[in-house]
Amino acid sequence: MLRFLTAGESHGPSLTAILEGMPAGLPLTSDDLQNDMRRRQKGYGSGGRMGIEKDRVRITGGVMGGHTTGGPIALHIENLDWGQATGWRDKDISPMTIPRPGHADLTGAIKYGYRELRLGLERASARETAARVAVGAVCRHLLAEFDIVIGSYVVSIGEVAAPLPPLAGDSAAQAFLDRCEAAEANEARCPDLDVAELMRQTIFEAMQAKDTLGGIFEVVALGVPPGLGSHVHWDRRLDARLLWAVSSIQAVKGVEIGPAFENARLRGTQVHDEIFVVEREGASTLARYTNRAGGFEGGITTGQPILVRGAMKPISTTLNPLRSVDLASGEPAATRYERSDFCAVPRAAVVGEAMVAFALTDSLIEKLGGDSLAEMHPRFDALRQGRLDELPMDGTQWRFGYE
Ligand code: EPS
Repeated sequence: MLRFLTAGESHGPSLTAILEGMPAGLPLTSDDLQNDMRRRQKGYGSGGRMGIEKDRVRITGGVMGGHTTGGPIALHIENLDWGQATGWRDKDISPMTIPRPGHADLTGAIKYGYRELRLGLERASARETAARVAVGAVCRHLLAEFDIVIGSYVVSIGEVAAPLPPLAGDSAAQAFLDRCEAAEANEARCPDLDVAELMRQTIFEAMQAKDTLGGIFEVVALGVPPGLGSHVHWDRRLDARLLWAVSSIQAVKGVEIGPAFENARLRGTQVHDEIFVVEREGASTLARYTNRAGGFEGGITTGQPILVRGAMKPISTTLNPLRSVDLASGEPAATRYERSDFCAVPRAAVVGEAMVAFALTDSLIEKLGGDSLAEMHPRFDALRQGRLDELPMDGTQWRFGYE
């Protein structure tokens, strides 16, 4: 239903994104997008580039008079590095012929037959995530119309992990919001302030050692109604779509829904979220007191917080060289350093939010029909919430068969 494209090179004049399939009638101005753009630029472990860029989005299509029209939304972000005095505009380039292990340098050159590696790295660069965050910010704005909120925090950097106990039940949403708010206030984006300081130190030590670090971030979506996604076909499973969306972020190599890898070590009775009936607002309602499923059963949202974790490998550009081959001479050669980040996990968490926002918006539009916001609202209000009286279970005998 919803799709987006981005275009642009890391050191070219600008990035462009086109988001197609957003309903009409959503109030939107470019100011609404700047907060996420600013958040993506903040985080300890960045290289020099973030001191140059001041990402701002200009909307150049699909929004008129402060509201979406239903047409494709065009988003434009300048790369300030291009135009600055020492910038990239018409710069003479020494050819780059030694591929950095871990990057798209070698695979891109093999695939496209480049005569030098920069042609691949310019597009493979995570600079592109600025455009994704702009797209995600538009999606977040639509989700907010339905009180769906997305946040994130860093769970671990290298060997330093925050002890974050599982949250579930009625108080979980507020506790997640508190976590996200605490994370927002420090440069490691970790909700545990003592661990955040340790993360800062470990990033500093990696930088001193001319090395890089990866880590794990968690994205949380709150207020998502039950019933998004479907079990009926592989590509309609929303958990699978979220896994795809988050694993598409540069350097993210693993994604899990809830504590999936930990669950794999436990027994079934320890893992599954048991179901209870409680009286809520005068109605018998189904409730869970744990959320080890991370918000999904059978590819369908349960109505519990959605939890998606992304594991990011250490940045592949390291100040200490790695062994490689000079493709021009065929001789062994050490990699040469290109300005880069040392640890991008705090910033990747914000990109993770954007990808989750996109996948959830897509699914919400699919569920509600998406020509205009005015059409979506009453349909959203009519969604089943998991009350007993919404389920037509009459307990009558029937015969299994097709005729
Ligand atoms: C990146 C390398 C660095 C990062 C860049 C991603 O850029 P440069 O080579 O210009 O120093 O700063 O990320 C961004 C520019 C950004 O906006 O996040 C890479 O190789 O992926």
